[in-house]
Amino acid sequence: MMKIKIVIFILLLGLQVNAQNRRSNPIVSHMFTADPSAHVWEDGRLYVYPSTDNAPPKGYKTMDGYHVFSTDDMITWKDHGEILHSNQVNWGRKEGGFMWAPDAAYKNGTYYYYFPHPTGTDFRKTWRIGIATSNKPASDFKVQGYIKGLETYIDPCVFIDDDGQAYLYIAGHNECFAIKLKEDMTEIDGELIKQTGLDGLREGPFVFKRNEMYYMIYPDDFPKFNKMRYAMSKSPLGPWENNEVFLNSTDVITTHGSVVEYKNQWYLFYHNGNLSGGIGPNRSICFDPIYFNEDGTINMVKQTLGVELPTFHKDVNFNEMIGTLEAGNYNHADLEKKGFTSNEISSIEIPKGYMVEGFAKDNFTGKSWKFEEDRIDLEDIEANDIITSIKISKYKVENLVNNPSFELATQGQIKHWYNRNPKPFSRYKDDKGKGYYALKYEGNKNPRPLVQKVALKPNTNYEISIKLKAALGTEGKVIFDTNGSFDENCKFELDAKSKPDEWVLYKAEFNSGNTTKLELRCLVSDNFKGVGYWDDVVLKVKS
Ligand code: FUB
Repeated sequence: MMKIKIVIFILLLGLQVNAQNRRSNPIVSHMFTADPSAHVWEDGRLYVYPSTDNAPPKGYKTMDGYHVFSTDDMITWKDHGEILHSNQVNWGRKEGGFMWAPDAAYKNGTYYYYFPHPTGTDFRKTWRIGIATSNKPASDFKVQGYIKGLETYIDPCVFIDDDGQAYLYIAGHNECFAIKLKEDMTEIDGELIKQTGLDGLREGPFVFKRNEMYYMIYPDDFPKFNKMRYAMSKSPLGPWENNEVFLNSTDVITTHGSVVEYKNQWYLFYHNGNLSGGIGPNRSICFDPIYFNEDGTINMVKQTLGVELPTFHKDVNFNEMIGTLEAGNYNHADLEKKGFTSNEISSIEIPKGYMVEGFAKDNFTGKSWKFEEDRIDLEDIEANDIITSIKISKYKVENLVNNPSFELATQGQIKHWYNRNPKPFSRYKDDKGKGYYALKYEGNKNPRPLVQKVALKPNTNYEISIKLKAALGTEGKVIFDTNGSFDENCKFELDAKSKPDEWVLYKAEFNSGNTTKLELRCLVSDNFKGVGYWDDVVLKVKS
């Protein structure tokens, strides 16, 4: 008897996913994704069905082409590719786009995919809830039409109760309705029932059940940035009680998510704007564990971001995590002991305060690359599957600027540096700069500046510096300033003719006074014609 108990205990341990030893947020970094709906299906994998955001951002109207992601360990994620596009929706608006927050359900061997999409140009008046089906969870979906009898609602959620009854939840105009679905999962059964007791509901309902209690989570309409609330009920149709915020605003306007239990741990999936630097329609999906109290209430979710230690992946898209390494020197044999097979590193995530040096040969010899805080796709710098020995050091963080050397790009954008049309700016490989990349602008007009917002402490002395360069033959000025006219000291202008093709370092000191938000801006003068570059932005408290 005793033996049986021990075996069961060990098996359970094996099934548990260690919430700490997991993929960092955001979980998808090769494209922008939002509105994640997570489900565990019969094959034992966890599948996430999000919507897709486009870069450069053109608002929510261009959202299109749903992907599916799955995992069996919360570390290694697989992108199953695009499963549906608006051009496959024969009843959809001719302009396409508007493929908003979806959900998926499984019944009797069929996977049902529910997606909001308008039939007409005037999307506000023509929303429908589309249905596609497949006998696989992540491919071969065929559009079957839309659910008749429901109009102008978005954000479907389908919840199947233990007795097999399916309920559809939809939202719109700050209201949420529920309705039973017939056995075929494609037709409604009865009348829409308004869901009550949902304080400040905006959209995005998601329903799940735990210990005989039903939970609805939903974004509230807190002005500016939405927060996620949950409510509880003894019935899947409400009334709902106990609304509480359990996820604070992320760094984008919307919030939207789902809750799922996987291998004995409950998780909230949601989105933030970390990958794009906070651009509203360029969101990225994340997850964090959630914890319930004895009375069933949910504790505030701790939003985690990035990694604590340098983290190495087999895949250029920051998937297939190999492991993390602390500060130290690791030759080939040391790496093998840590479970790193030879030459298999394809991407690295480095938290602030760490410096990673990778060498092409063993014992810290051969070609080498130095990286500071950020996510580095090694294919971009032709170092994929080459790194054989590694040195990692720790240093004190002082620079307040994110992506200060423009090393990282996401879908053609420079991470953490943005404007509504970032296209004229690009990342430029500059082996002479401190990093591998610099910011580049090529053109003959003054585009909107590329900016990063930084928080300042009031009445504090700061130092700021940047390197500017203008290509030979360029006319006009390459400029870096702060809030436009915050402090003339911090306005740096390189006259292109003065030092062609040379990096010029600019430095200044200033006192923040009452200013607590500083906008760092890269721009050029009105008469500009040619190529300008920016690199190594440093903003720190004056020592
Ligand atoms: O992603 C498009 C829309 O934004 C969703 O349908 C809403 O829930 C909000 O996240």
